[in-house]
Amino acid sequence: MEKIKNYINGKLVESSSGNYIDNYNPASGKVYSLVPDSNEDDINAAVLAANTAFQSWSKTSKKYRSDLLMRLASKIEEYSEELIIAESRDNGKPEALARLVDIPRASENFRFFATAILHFSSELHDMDGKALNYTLREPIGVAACISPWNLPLYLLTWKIAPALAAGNTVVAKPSEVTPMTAYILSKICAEIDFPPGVLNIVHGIGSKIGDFLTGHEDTPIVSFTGGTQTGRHIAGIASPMFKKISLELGGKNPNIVFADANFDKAVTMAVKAGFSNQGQICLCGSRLFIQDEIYEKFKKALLEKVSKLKVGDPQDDGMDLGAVVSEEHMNKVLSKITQAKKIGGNILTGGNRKLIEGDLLNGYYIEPTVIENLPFDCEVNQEEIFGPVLTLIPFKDEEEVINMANSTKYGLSASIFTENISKGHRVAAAIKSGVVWINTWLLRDLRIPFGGMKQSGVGREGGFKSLQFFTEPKNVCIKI
Ligand code: TXE
Repeated sequence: MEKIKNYINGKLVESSSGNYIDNYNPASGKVYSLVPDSNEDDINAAVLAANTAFQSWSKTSKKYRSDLLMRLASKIEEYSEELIIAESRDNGKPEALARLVDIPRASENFRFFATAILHFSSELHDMDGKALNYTLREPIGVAACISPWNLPLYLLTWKIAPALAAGNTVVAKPSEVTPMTAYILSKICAEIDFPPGVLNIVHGIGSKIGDFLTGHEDTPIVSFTGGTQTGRHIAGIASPMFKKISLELGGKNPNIVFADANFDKAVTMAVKAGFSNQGQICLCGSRLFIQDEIYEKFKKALLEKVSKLKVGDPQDDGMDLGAVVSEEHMNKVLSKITQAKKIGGNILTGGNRKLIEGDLLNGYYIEPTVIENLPFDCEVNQEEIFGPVLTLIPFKDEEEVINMANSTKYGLSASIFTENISKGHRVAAAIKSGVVWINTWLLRDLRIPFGGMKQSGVGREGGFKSLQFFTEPKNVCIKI
């Protein structure tokens, strides 16, 4: 069975304990590789290597770093088929989705920040000719980059690319549930002789080694994407140490369809927003608000499409949904469906684990599920489920839907479907979330400020915002 290795100081190494944890293939429910069960010593070794490498890496030219990151991007493209297969096997997502989204985005992240750093500039404040202030933007040190399991390589590279481009070094901790593509990335780095210590990847259980990384005195920056609870815990450790922190957390995003929307487009998008990646995207539109006048017609059209979604073997290109990430997560999602039923939720379609005869019988498949008749303020409609579960909520008018949309503790993203442009702007202005789409969902420009309000996070990443986060401004004032 393949043993994944840590990547520390340019070398692929075992964890210092020599212990491993099982890595499951969600499609079959079988263990297929082993993940290093790292400990404090491994984190310390990685931080030491990164801190040492920072002395030289932070002084390299932008062009040098840019060229190296471009090389990494090209290598990801060269190894894309291996990465696609690995991402699907590790996470349960259809290979077709990894081919379309995850792996191209991983190389794109490197290309994007490799070029962005060449155009990054800072401010100058002129005091009417009496003095000049100019602001330097300096790399900070070792960035702790912690990423989740839903978009493993995509989100890992979204953090490490800007951190490295800006001149920091990195200790990354990928999710222990989906470590494989990070491991392949580390093998690629070793192959191209990436400078030792600049990027380090330590695998292991978040709750066991996370605190050593986020609380380490030599990791002044912490960038985290994952659950809100974990984000709160990390903030509790890093904030009193005055670290720079960026938290991209959960969402319970409203998808609002007005009666004047382009009907067919809105139905298609509602299905995509609800079920892409088995509903395991922080931006998924998991609460679908439909205006009264079109509620029944919309529901019928939606159910027709959902009933045609195919769930099964992620390697089969005909599948729309694969498996959810783990048995634990599957049980969590199913328990939310049970809870919905208990409080009077009407399951319109799905609602069960899906068993696939043959080799995949023990895989973690869930039928795409649509539920109605739940109060907008019940727990199921307030807490992130993070699975293929969509709830339908009718609404009367703008005022009512804005109140319901804003009622959760989250504020990550929202979609609004209307052909009335003024209404679109009005509702977008009233929605409390970091990202609002009008007549679309998940249309991403990597330059935009990306992040959440309320308990969906702290800070914004994307484009120059990422480069600002990963640098420290220093103002110099010259008296003329
Ligand atoms: O995430 P965790 P989990 C949500 C989703 C899911 C819930 C829990 O609702 O059901 O979170 O998922 C690392 N210090 N999202 O438990 O624990 C961990 O190893 C430092 C939404 O899998 O937040 C992994 O690398 N790191 C989300 C990463 O944190 C720690 C995507 C994320 O795992 C740590 C994923 C600690 N103390 C889950 N404990 C989104 N919105 O994108 C764990 N980790």
